[in-house]
Amino acid sequence: MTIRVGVIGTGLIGTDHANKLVNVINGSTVSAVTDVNRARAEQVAAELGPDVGVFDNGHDLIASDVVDAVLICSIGETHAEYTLASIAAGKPVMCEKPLAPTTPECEAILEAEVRHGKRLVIVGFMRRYDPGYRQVKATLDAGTIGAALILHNVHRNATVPESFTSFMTMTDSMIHEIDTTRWLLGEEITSVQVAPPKRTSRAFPHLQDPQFALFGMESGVLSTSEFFANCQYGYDVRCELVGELGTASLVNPVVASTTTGGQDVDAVPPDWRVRFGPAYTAELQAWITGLRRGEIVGPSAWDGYAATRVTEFGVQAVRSGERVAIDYIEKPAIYR
Ligand code: NAD
Ligand code: ISE
Repeated sequence: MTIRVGVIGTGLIGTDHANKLVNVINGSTVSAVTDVNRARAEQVAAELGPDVGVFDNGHDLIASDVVDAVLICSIGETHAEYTLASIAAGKPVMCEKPLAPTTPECEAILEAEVRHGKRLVIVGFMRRYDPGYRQVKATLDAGTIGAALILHNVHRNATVPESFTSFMTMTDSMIHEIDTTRWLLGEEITSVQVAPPKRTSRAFPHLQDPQFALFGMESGVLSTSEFFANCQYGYDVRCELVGELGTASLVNPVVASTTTGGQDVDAVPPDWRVRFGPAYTAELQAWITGLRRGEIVGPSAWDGYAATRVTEFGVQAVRSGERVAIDYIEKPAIYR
């Protein structure tokens, strides 16, 4: 059985995912695309193949008989509307991060999925599929480094557009560390504090860059998180988990290495598409393989809700500089 996916939003990541679903992933095709920028959707459809329909809007695409599953890659503000419509149509849906920018929207999605009676939604937290992060988690779970004490995260982008704000540090970028921290440690984040370091001269005046956050966990483990939006030199994601008996760390994948003039020089990936390319592929393949078996495989709507909840308190912490405590609604049974 081939899963026919409808893609909402044919920008950067929508185009990448659609290409993979057609050319790389086993068991899927793209039957429909839509974007408010219709010319862009038409161009992407033409590149994907002759049988890809271009729809006027996301709701028509979700309702269409040619769509078995929905992939939402439009801007975050549209995610709740399209995720709720997919649940109402009874169709599986993968929503890029964030599940939604606000917790009331995420709670509406949880309620709709609970009313539906079984899971339909997964969220695009692709780092859970990165081989390095998986190895760190396997090492912790095997007990090799003993109990976790501290998690250190670093997330650097070469540059960001001028529209990037100090709050997007939390809602757009650190949301990845928030998810990996919850997933690696297997517990919720219960507090956040933000301490802005000295600013780089290479950022726009409105942007606090870099940014530094401290997340407290239920068990007392602390997780540090540096986000540097304009580090200049490339895309760099690091993680070190400190345990009672040792540490487990990501080793950056070497994209290319040059030896000359008495030096070994390793290339740094330019952006997230290169660094996490294999993780995006693994994430999509796991989703499609699950759907072909009648299963929903991937981070849940609860994971999406919890991450957004932390970013909301994170934005408060950016404003106040104070340590902010985080609470959650009760986790519904289908997510336990
Ligand atoms: P983008 O700006 O390149 O693409 C977004 C697209 O959505 C645009 O083409 C825009 O025209 C379209 N759009 C806007 N409103 C729409 C609507 N109502 N209906 C249909 N289309 C609409 O942005 P992007 O970088 O591709 O990001 C898209 C989403 O993916 C964001 O939520 C972003 O956070 C997420 N993202 C995730 C990762 C990751 O690592 N998992 C990486 C990049 C982006
Ligand atoms: C972008 O939206 C992503 O999700 C990337 O993974 C992240 O590295 C980047 O900072 C975000 O802007």
